[in-house]
Amino acid sequence: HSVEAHRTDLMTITRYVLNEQSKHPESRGDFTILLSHIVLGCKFVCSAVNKAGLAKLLGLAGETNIQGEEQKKLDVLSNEVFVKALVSSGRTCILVSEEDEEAIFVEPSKRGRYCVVFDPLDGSSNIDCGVSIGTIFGIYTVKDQDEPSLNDVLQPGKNMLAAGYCMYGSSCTLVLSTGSGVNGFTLDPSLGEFILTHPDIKIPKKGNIYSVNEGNAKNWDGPTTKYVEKCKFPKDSSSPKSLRYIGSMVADVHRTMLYGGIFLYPADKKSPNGKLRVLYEVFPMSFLMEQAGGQSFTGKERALDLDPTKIHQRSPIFLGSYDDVEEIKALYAEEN
Ligand code: AHM
Ligand code: MG
Repeated sequence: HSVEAHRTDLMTITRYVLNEQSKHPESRGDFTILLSHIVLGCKFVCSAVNKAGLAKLLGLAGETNIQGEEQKKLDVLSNEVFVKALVSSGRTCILVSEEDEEAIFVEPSKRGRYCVVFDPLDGSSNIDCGVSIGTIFGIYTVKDQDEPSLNDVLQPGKNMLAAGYCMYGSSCTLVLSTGSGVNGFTLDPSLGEFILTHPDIKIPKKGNIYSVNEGNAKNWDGPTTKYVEKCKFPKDSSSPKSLRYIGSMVADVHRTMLYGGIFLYPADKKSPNGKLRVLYEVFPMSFLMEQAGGQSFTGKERALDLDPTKIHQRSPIFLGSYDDVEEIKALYAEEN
């Protein structure tokens, strides 16, 4: 058979989600519609990110372009793209974005039953040097569509229905879990479709990479210090771990997911709650990690058990390969 015939049989993300939907006869296709709007947002941002290097020339960042319009910064633009895509799906109720101080309550005529928490462009300090950045999202269902409240999004991560991220890197990759495993899709730019390229992602049980901003070491607590020391100078016969730190959560977590190991953004004396945000960074990544067979820990508890009280709350986070997270859990248990 010809190559062309084969290519038409690709598993696109839409086909994948429709397949999943057909397993639930009661489903009305709302989730499929919501997801297709998220996918549209990702494609839009991917295309904008790819042109970021040309910003000076084309006037992307705060300059005027040929048409004389003010151009927006990429993170602001990405936020607008996702808010519009989500509201226009007609399937959302509450949106929480890293870029907006307040939650957005969708007007009743456009309301649906999903709440979406997201970071439209995470790692944006990396834009100017062409390093990978990404979008992170998590989805909850609202209790009462007619009376949405912040309590609908101030829920432990284990109540999420789905979570995912899209990495704008050397390729554009969307990783998604709807609660039954993790799948990765890569954007084929010639087709404009996300194709299933990484079915049923499982993180290696143990890894040999650790990923942390070691520049903060001076201010770390005991268990984190001990753990990183162990990575570098193992007391048993094992070899030291390699250090990889991009400083872009989506890229660091994506590598951890595929190659194994541990990613940590611990608490330190200056930031007692770490840096990363619970709702749209810690929860979605923890959801994906657990679905891939790994673990996620806050230093106190399973990350998905954390019950947030503020939409932009932060938490320390240790996530990755099952065995590696076990080690850090043991060190924190010793402490107490
Ligand atoms: P941002 O939301 O302001 O972009 O910050 C989040 C990013 C993450 O992508 C990354 O893991 C972390 O900040 C890196 O922080 P640091 O530069 O302190 O190591
Ligand atoms: Mg962020």
